[in-house]
Amino acid sequence: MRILRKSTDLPKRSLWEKIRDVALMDVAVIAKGGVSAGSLEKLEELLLQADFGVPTTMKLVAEVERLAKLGKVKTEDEFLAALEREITAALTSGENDPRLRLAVSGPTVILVVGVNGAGKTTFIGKLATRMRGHGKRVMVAAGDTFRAGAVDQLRVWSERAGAEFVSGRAGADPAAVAFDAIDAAVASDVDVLIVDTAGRLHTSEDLMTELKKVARVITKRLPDAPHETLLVLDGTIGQNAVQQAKFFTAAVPLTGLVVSKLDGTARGGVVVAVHEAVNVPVKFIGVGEQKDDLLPFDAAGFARELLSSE
Ligand SMILES: Nc1nc2c(ncn2[C@@H]2O[C@H](COP(=O)(O)OP(=O)(O)OP(=O)(O)O)[C@@H](O)[C@H]2O)c(=O)[nH]1
Ligand SMILES: [Mg+2]
Repeated sequence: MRILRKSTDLPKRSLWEKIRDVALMDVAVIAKGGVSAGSLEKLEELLLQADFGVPTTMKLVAEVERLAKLGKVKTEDEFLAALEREITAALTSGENDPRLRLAVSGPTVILVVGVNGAGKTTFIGKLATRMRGHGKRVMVAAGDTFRAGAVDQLRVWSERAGAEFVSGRAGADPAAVAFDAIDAAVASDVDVLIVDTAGRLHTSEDLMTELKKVARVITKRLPDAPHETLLVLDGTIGQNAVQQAKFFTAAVPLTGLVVSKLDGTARGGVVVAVHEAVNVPVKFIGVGEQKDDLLPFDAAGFARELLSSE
């Protein structure tokens, strides 16, 4: 499966083709051990357009320049390989284990956070489907008691996935819902409990306070939990995703990132930018609205797809 599918049927050039066409291509200059300043500037421009963000772009460009000066990127193939390698290196630096941390005993509790519309509920539906497919018994809890319709949306997803479902009343305290959900998960002896949360509250301070409380109450009920706190980011919003990642890191300790909606964009560089900004592993990417449109994250494969995507 292509990670980043075509957003339209119009023929477009991949990121690598664009780089090759406009940035590289004083191969003669490179062969002499130099990259023209103009080429580096164009490479920088294209990486910024692909949402790598300023710090990551600067790092990649500097690395390409360094390798060129050492005579290690004399050909197009070497150039492509160097870029792919450097992107993979960025994604595998620091905290980078894409696997979910599971409870030693009792239910694994996964708390899912993110702003409204990021794709939290959809991700939970897909993750529940995936874990059911691995033979796990899964329960989902509707901790979003703020938005009308949120509970029903999660209920539909849980039915689709074959997961158990618990919810509180509209307007109930989400922390209480999470607390009760752990009781239910223990009583039903499920393997995994996934807790949905609201993305929008009156103010961002309200949101932060609520998330802190939910996380605190979960830990109180089950000392090791939450085993995972996953932040879902919309992959189409560019550098705002970096700001969101920083905001949520300040509210709750994140253990993983999920980047959704990467099916409709050629700007997957944001995945590298958010990882670099908060040093949290990317664990999954969302590539569509259906239950199977979730991919466990693979840094090298992603780097390759990113350069070949249109
Ligand atoms: N194309 C595409 N659409 C997605 C993906 N993930 C989610 N969506 C869509 O994005 C929209 C918002 O998704 P939700 O899962 O409801 O987002 P949420 O974070 O739960 O939003 P709130 O409950 O309002 O906080 C829905 O229309 C989803 O179908 C994805 O990977 N690809
Ligand atoms: Mg939701």
